[in-house]
Amino acid sequence: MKSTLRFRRTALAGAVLATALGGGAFLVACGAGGQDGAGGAPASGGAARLSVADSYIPLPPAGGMAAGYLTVRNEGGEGDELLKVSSPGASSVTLHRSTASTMEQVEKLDVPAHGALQLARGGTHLMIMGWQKAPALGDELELDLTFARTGTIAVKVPVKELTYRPGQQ
Ligand SMILES: [Cu+2]
Repeated sequence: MKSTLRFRRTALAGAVLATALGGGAFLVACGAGGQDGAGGAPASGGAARLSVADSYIPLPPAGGMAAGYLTVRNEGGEGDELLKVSSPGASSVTLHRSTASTMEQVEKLDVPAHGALQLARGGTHLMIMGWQKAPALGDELELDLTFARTGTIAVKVPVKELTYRPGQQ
């Protein structure tokens, strides 16, 4: 048990560092202008057919980083990948995966054919930092999700109570 605890502490320190580095890298990429990629020829028939549902952001404690959750459904016969998320209302949105003791940034997330990518508490999620305006209950934040094949899908994501769970009234 002792060794477990020590590992946990080390992993946490690593996560803080990784988060700081990730944020910095994003800002640099942003300054260089990230409007390329993903475009080109539009996806053609039989490909991934994506829709986004159950999106929400639990209201973060004052001024802090927020998590974002949503489900990307794919009714198409081809898989896709979520490559990047950005927002006109926040300077940094990164893809994160929770592990047993910490969380880490990931480069991309699979959206399987005839399946779904689920970002949910305790699993993969979005980490949102650098809000232009402090979020409040009832606000909506636009998130622009960029997929390898489908291109960019913009969604308005509501800010909910900290304890909110979709499907629960
Ligand atoms: Cu995270």
